[in-house]
Amino acid sequence: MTQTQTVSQEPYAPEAIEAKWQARWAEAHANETDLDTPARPFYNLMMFPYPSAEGLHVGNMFAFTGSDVFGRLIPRNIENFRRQLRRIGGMFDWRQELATTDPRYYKWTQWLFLQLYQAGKAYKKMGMVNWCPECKTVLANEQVIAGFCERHGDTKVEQRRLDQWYFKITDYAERLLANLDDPGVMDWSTTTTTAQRNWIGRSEGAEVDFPVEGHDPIRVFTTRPDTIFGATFMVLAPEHPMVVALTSDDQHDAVDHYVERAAAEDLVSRRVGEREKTGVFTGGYAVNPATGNSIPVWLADYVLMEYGTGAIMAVPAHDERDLEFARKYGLDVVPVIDEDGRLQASGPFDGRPALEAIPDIIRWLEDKGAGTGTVQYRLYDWCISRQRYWGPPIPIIYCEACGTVPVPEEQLPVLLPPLEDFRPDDSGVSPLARNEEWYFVPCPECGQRARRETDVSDTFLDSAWYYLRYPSAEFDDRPFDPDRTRTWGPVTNYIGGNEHAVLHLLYSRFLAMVLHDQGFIDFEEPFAKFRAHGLIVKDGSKMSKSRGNVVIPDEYIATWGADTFRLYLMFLGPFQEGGDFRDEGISGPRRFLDRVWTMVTSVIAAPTEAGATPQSVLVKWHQTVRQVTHDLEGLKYNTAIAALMELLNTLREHHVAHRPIVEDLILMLAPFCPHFAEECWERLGPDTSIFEANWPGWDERLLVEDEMEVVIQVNGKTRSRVAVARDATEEAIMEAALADPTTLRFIEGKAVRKRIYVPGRLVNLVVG
Ligand code: ANZ
Ligand code: ZN
Ligand code: ZN
Repeated sequence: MTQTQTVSQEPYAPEAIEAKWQARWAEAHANETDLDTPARPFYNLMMFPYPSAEGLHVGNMFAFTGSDVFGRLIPRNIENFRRQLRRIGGMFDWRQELATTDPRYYKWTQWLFLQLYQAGKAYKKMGMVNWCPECKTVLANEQVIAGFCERHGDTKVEQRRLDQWYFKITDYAERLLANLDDPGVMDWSTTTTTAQRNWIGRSEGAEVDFPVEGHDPIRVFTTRPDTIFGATFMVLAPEHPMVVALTSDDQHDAVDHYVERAAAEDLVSRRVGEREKTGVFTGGYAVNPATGNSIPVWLADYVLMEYGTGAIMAVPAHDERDLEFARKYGLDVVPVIDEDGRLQASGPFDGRPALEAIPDIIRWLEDKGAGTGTVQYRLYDWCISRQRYWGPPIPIIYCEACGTVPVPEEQLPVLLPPLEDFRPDDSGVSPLARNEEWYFVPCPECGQRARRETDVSDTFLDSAWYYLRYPSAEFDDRPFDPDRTRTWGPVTNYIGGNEHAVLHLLYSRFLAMVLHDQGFIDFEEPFAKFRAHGLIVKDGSKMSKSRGNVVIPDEYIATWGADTFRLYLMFLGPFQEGGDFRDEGISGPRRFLDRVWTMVTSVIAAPTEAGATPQSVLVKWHQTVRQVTHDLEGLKYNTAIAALMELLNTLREHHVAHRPIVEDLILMLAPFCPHFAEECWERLGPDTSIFEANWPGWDERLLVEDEMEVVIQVNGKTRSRVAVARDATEEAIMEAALADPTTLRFIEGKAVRKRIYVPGRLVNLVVG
């Protein structure tokens, strides 16, 4: 015992301990998993970071640590990331590292393109696209934020007509939506599924034809066919193909001028539609098929060519935008729904509740041959062409004799050619076209001189399938090994930023469906569970280089140690919401570790004898194990840490150094502070790694007496029950009620107007 006692008098010295355990783990290959025959495959994935020379910032560290904590429950420019992630003791299997810019990787991104092309899911079309004059490339709609470039913030996005490659994600709209509603397939944060649902934007309605004398009818899409008797004019998108035919001679100049102006605007700000309405009369008329009235046809930029049919029937009495337009241009307004929601001035449908009458009105229009019921989506096909240098060249060759020819698989990868100047220019043509030696190739089919496609693919295509590559990263003859993919897929737990709620997460889901349908993988949803992590701010404001308040992890780790840094990150706020990084905040977690260290010392030197631990401390112990176990599963790291701190306080208050309790405390700290925990564990005696030890359990019988069950009602209806401590305060009970997942389902998106607590029995939440 003498030796232990001398050792245990040292203060906690993180630097030496962290170096020691990182070396040991590396030696023992502790982070390497058995890829082929794992006992319990658990694919824990963190969204990979966007390469940056400065390495990872504290936000990345926050996210990676949170993911690492979760993973521990179950036992190039990248050089810097690797070093940093090693330094925080992250349990990442480095053998499976990948970089999407490596030809070993992008060969398979090109292969993926070919699979889509062969399945008829990749096509090229001329279309209006978003163009960033700063990036000098096309942007997806998802990359345009309120009319501005996502990357350039204050650069206004323009519209251009270009020939581009698209993936047919719209074919999958219905499936992409359906799975969102199936918690058995996708256990995702509701904020994320809601964002996807809105992005896909399903609308039920009808397409209705409005006859035009001497021309084809104008077809509109409407979600409100019940208002058709109130359609007093029509509006076409300025790009609508019938504009020229409908325009009368005297309106010719005005129409031309308007169409030109609209072409210069970006698609996204037109979609937002909050600006003042503008428009122009074509001089032409159409017939409302319900009333038989002749109604004027206008053009306006609030109608988009890309949605529905590019034309609308305007019902100013019941549609805000149409009303604003009608008022500005003095057009008729005819109300067809009364205050009670019943139809009026609507012929055979008068008196019926408007919304209920929709199916009958659609049938009535169908019988007249004037329309059909349809479903529309907001989702557009995914434009994957980019006119920049960096990126996998799209593996297509154009031959005068054979047309569009896919590059044969055995010729992959199509390597990026060396270029002296690889900056994109304003031409809309990729810089790759400048290297003639690369640009001209023999046609794979006839051997004649042909040209390569010069666009590269969107980086979102790289990231849409990387999760398939990690488990198979060492193979060069296949993108992902079928057995490995069966063992590891789909990803068990995925953590990432909610800024990817639509782009990355939707594209990955779409590609998994295509690969599934082509027989390459046997699941169609790539991420069984997804949780969005929050964002970290510094002293209350957003971290940015210009503000100079970006937290560089390395300095803090050097001062405080990686374990304290990890603990602080996970403690500073709910993982899914983020928190405020304050320099003064880090000393608390460090003091806690110092105290745990002292407690471990006491257990070694003078443990409390069996039977001498008060009942209340035993109850606290079991409560803590139960709470921490549940909190970790729910990614509630901050409350788990708070519970561990409380347990330590209880031990200190009662002067208890009971060995089994302290061992459990160390076990529960291990995911947060792996080095610290290993060191304490070793000192406490066991000669195996703490990550091989069993997670602590609790005795439910010990806990029931101290608990009571409280019924939760929402608007007077019983919806759930929560177990709370018998002596819990009203505040704590309210908090438990509002955090209960079942309750949340009933109050989500609503304001809680009143909270009623009947002591010891129930909570009633009044929402509205
Ligand atoms: C008549 C009407 C009456 C409409 C009414 C709405 C309310 P969501 O729900 O987003 O699918 N619309 C159709 N195509 C359009 C386009 N290309 N550009 C702009 N607006 C378009 O919206 C469908 C409604 O948006 C359609 O139903 C149509 O206006 C308009 F009281 O038709 B509605
Ligand atoms: Zn840009
Ligand atoms: Zn050819």
